[in-house]
Amino acid sequence: MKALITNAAMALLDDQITNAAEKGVTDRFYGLIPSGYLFIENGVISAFGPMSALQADLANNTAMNQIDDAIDAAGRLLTPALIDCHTHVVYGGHRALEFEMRLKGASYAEVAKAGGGIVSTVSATRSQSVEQLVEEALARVDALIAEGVSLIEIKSGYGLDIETELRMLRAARSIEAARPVRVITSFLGAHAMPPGEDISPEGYIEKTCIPALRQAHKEGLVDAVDGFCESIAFSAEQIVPLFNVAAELGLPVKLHAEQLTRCGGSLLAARYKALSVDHVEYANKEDVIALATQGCTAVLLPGAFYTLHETQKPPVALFRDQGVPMALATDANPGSSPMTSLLLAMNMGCTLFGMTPYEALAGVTRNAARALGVSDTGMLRPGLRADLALWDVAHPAELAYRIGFNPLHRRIFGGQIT
Ligand code: DI6
Ligand code: FE
Repeated sequence: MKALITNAAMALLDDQITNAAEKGVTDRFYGLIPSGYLFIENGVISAFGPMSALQADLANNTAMNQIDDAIDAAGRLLTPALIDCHTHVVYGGHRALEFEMRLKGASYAEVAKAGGGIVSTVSATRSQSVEQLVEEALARVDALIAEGVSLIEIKSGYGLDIETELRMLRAARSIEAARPVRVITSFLGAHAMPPGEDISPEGYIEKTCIPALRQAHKEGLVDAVDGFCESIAFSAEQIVPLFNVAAELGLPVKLHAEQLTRCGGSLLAARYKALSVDHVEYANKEDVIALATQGCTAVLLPGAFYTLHETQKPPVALFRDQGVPMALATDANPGSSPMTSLLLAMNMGCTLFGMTPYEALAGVTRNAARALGVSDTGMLRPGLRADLALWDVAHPAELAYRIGFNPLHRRIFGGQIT
């Protein structure tokens, strides 16, 4: 299958492009080609350039002359498809009543201590079959796809027993068969303590989490290992044995760290060369330097910051200065971020955290891929998957600028228009 997209305003998001001038790139951040073409062969981007070079390129590249599909973008913006690199979209039930509690003044930590919070989602999730979990998750996945998302990370962590953690991961995996989207799974057994069990956090990690991880890994259900390092969850020391097993299994790690307090999660994650540390509102300079040194990506989650009425912002200027790549994600979950709009996360990343519209777009494309350890998507570059989004806007800054507006015209997934 060969497809040619013409007359597109293209944002390459490729920070390593070498022949920018020759390719007609006018803005080095977005990698903007005001009017360009892109050629897709067998689901992969095989060439691109300015429209002014199309005739010459057609003459030089015989492959480009037998085209099955021609798309005239008519000036629309073409970007890499979006990537939501931090979600908990597989879960049972909802937490609208807790939303009311918090509006009356209860804090997230107070709700958790009162037996609400994560634990209430655990009961609802344990009662559901794989099929029910998939069905409820698909409504959320569809909302993401409708905004041009082609790759979604999905975490376990609402089972807190071996059987349910595995069921959540099976549900996450089966989403790929149900929709034109790719899924990366993270094992988040260390999300909270299981309710009603007389066991220490260390005992839970040893007796439940690690066996669940080993079993899930054996079944091919795990792409990465995550944990919730927080005053109301697990300490950095308690996460260590889990990360050691991840290393033994050859699985990359990532961590919810420094969301509500500074707990040492960033330093731990850096020590294990984590793909990402997520939330990081309370990360300080020492943390940021450690992340920079180890090449970890910071995943910012403004939906949770907004929902929890937080005031401590992540250290965006420090990340920028130290060269820590920033990604943005929805954190779609029933408690702290009931949000399934990555475009809204982009807007919030700018308005609430002070990111630039360019950083927001790089945060849901190139840097989101990096946060997942995925190298075949997230930019427009020959050799990468043709996962693309075509938008009814003229300039990429419009994607972060608008609120509650979805300008997606078409999504292309592995070269297929969906
Ligand atoms: N951090 C979060 O914001 C979510 N999990 C986590 O580790 C909250 C999940 C929930 O409240 O259900
Ligand atoms: Fe999360």
